Amino acid sequence: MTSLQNQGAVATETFDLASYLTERAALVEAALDRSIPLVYPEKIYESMRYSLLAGGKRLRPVLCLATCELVGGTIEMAMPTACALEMIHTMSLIHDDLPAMDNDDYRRGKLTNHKVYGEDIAILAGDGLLAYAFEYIARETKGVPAERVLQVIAHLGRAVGAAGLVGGQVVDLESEGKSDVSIETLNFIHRHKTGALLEACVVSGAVLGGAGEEERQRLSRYAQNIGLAFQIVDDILDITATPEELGKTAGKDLQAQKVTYPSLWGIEESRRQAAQLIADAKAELQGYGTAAQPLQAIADFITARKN
Ligand code: GRG
Repeated sequence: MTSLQNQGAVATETFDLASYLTERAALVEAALDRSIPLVYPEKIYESMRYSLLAGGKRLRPVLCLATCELVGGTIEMAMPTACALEMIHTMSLIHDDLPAMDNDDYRRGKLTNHKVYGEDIAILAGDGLLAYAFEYIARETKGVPAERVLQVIAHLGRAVGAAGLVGGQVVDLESEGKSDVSIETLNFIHRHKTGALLEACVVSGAVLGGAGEEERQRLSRYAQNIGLAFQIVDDILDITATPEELGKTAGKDLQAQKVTYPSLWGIEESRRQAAQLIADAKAELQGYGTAAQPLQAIADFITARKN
């Protein structure tokens, strides 16, 4: 597992984020392991499991569980959705790494899916994970009114399709090699490509836990702010971190001639903008008291992380 847990100690003085993340990530890890059986035809299940269980910070499922608890729900209510969010995130990484997209050899410190199983199986593993994620929410969510489950499925479908991840990826591909990409276009790319799924993690946790409309909107704003900050930090790390820290090739953005936040603003201004977004995100949590400590600490972690 990459080191979300190891870095947690920097996040806050009053809340032990490291222990919290270790415990939550372990629950998620065990649930993910149980979620996909190794049955015939084994090759496709093996390939899906290879990437799903390859580590990663598990930030998305942890956010979903934490938000569900914040609004009064339980871990059990949100765990199937939390697993589904990681399945969708993983499939987006598998497809992003394909030669037709970013063409990467390493991810999460291991060879990418297509390097191990071939492009044909990697495409199908992504497809399999995407379809299974929705099946899994519908089939495995227990103790939650069906209306809430439907809302989660609809919200998530929108977040991953052309109105979300897919749309962001298309504009990203179109922008590659262009030097005149505006800040508006860059924001569009990352609000969709990275932000939409992080927002869906928080909102789905809120919906499952029974949050009202106004509360969902506040939590959605929290998530949109941490989502953009997450991407700004990702762009900075692509320049400043080593391949060992990242678990993948470093310096890819420069190599692919991508316009990034540091290329538009410089590293210092990018750090300042990310810090402001985190402050704005945390402001949305006012009124929850100590119950909001996990989401506050996760927000702080986003700017402090090293991978
Ligand atoms: C969703 C249908 C569908 C297709 C995929 C390829 C694609 C369309 C979208 C690209 C999405 C993408 C790869 C966005 C980047 C998001 C990002 C910053 C990933 C890194 O997340 P971390 O740091 O990774 O949380 P770990 O490995 O820790 O989980």
